[in-house]
Amino acid sequence: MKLYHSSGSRGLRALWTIEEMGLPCELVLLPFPPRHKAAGYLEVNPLGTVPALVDGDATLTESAGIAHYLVTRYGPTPLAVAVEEPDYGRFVDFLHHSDATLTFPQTVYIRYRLIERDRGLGEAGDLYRDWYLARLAKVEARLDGREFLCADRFTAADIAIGYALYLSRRIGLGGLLPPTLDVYLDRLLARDGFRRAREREDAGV
Ligand SMILES: N[C@@H](CCC(=O)N[C@@H](CS)C(=O)NCC(=O)O)C(=O)O
Repeated sequence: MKLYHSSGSRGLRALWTIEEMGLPCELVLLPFPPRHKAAGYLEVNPLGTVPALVDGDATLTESAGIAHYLVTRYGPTPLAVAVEEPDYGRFVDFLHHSDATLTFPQTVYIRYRLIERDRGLGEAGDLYRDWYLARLAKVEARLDGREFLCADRFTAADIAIGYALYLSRRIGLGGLLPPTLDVYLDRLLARDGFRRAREREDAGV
């Protein structure tokens, strides 16, 4: 398996899952944004986005999808919630929620408030930041009185949602997270699997 990733990007969902499971995987760290700085990568992923996981004939370019793929393809593992378990639907829902609802609006904020400031669209970025913060309500409600999102254990749904919250801290929104989510995120980031993933990002191997 080969994982194409840029440090700090959504590829961390994949790398974290790989480390939690102890799967062998070659890490290819790309400069950001690879679309402009690693032209050859377009042959792997025509979008030029990270991550991309190449596993035999399969190429996946959706970070939460990669986490889902790994825990089901290379299980059995407690990181997956099985179809027969009562929380299966919730598991799939939170995996998708992590990127479609929680990461996407943060990227609009990053682009228009933090990076492309000259375009004068900072206000749009701020609106998407507020939109993001309001949509944390679902995860916050679910974690009321619980340590993890699904099946009373740490799963790939926590990895996927955890990355979205981790991103908030990286872009200076950590102070706006509700206390329940702050504590939850600390719990996730204290895991050995996360620490190993971050060490691999730093080492580049
Ligand atoms: N929905 C995709 C989004 C992938 C994506 O947009 N990744 C960002 C980094 S977090 C990227 O590569 N941006 C650079 C670009 O758009 O050229 C996923 O979850 O993996």
